[in-house]
Amino acid sequence: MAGPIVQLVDIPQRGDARGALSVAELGGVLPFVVRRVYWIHGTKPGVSRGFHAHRRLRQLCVCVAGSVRMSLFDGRREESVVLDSSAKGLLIGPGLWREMHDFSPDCVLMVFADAEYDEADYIRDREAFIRHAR
Ligand code: T46
Repeated sequence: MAGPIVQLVDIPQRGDARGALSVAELGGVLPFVVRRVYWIHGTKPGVSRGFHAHRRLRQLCVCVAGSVRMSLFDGRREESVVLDSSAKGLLIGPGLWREMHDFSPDCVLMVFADAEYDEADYIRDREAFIRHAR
């Protein structure tokens, strides 16, 4: 039986009386060396993003403010999860079609990636992705 598509990890919380502090480090919650970080914010109401897969890229997504629903599809099965806590990270490996829906107005989605931006790594056509996945 295939394993879960949604892979959530617990991000260590090191906050104290002063407030919150969350840690993502290699050997801890990060299973790869980070070569790029980007964050998605200010998403307009009703807008969805993503609609692509990656051939090789691995990423860890952390919703550090607000909430967003992430939908992952491996070519056969689809699973979705609401990210609404900086204490949870979503690991997304290669070969998964991802869509992002229901952004809250204050959503800040931080993404740690194991490679620099490379448009050639994207599969942006869903039918081409399904052929690739199979
Ligand atoms: C992903 C999901 C979760 C860059 O120039 N450098 C970058 O590092 C990124 C991520 C994007 N771009 C450019 C490419 C496009 O012209 O920024 C524009 C928007 O990118 P895109 O439409 O791919 O963004 P999303 O929100 O659909 O997807 C992003 C990431 O691209 C993708 O890797 O997994 O977030």
